[in-house]
Amino acid sequence: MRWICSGAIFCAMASVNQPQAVAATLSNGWNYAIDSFDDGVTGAQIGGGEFEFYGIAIKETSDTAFIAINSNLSLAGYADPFAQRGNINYGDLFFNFSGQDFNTANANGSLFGIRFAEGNDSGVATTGIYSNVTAKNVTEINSGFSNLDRYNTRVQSAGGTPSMGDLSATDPYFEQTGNGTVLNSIATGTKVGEISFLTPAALSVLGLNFGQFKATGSQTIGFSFNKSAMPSGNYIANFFAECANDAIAIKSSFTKESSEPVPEPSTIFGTLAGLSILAAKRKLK
Ligand SMILES: [Ca+2]
Ligand SMILES: [Ca+2]
Ligand SMILES: [Ca+2]
Repeated sequence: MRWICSGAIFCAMASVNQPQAVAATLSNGWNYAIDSFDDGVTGAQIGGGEFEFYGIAIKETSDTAFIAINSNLSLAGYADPFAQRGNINYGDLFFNFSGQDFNTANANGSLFGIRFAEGNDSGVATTGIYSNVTAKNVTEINSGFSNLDRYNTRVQSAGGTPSMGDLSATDPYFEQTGNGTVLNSIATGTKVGEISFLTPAALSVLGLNFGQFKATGSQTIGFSFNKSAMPSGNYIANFFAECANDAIAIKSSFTKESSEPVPEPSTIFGTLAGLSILAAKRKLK
C-alpha cells in the first residue's frame, strides 16, 4: 500500500494487502538467486562448462520488471547437430503465482511464461510474456536428461553439488523421476506482453552486480517487461537448459503496479459514508 497509516481502518487495509515476507538476497533493489557453480553438465565436464548457470536476479519499479541471468550459455545456444533446431538453448522462464507445485499449476493452466531465447524450441511463435501457459518437455529432443534424479546423480557422481538456486536440487516442487518429466518449454499460452532486451551496461546502471556473489559466467542476459502482464504477489520463477544440464529457481514477489488506482482516504470516507446512508435508507424502508 502506498499511503500512510492514519487510522484503524487504513492500518487494517494495509496489512491485508501486504505480501508475505520472502527470504531473499537483496542488493540495490535486485533479488538474487545464486546457483551452484559446479552443477552444469557439458558432456564429460561437470562444473564451469558451456552449460553452467550462475544466477538469476529480478528487480522491479512501480511499473516495470527487470530480469538478469548470469551464465556461460549464450543466447544463441550451444551448437549440437543432434538437437532440435541444431542447438541446445535456454528453455523458457516460468512464473508460478499459484502457491502450488509446478505440475499442479501446469495442469491448471495457471503458469505464466517468458520466451526470451528466439532460437529455442518453445511452442509459442515469438519472444514475449504468455499467460494460461502449459509446459512441455524438450530434454529428449535436445540430447538431455530424462528426469531430475538422473541429472542430480550425474552431477554428484562427478563431485559436483546440484542446486536449483533458491530451491534444493531435490525439492518436490519439481517432479524428480519418470520419463521426460522435466517440463522446460512453453507448449501453449496466450501472449500478453513483449520483452525488451537490456545490455550488460544498462543492467549495471540499474545496479546489477553478480560479481559480488562471485558469479562470473561469461554471459549476462537481461530484459524488462511491463508488470501489467503479470499478477502481483509471491511467485517461484525458474528456467532450465533445453537439455536440463543446469537449472535455477528463484522465490520472489511483485508488488501491485502503481498505475492501478489507489483509493484516496477521502474517497474511502466518502464511500463509507455513502454506504452507511444507503444502509440507513434500507432500514427505513
Ligand atoms: Ca549452476
Ligand atoms: Ca533446441
Ligand atoms: Ca542449478
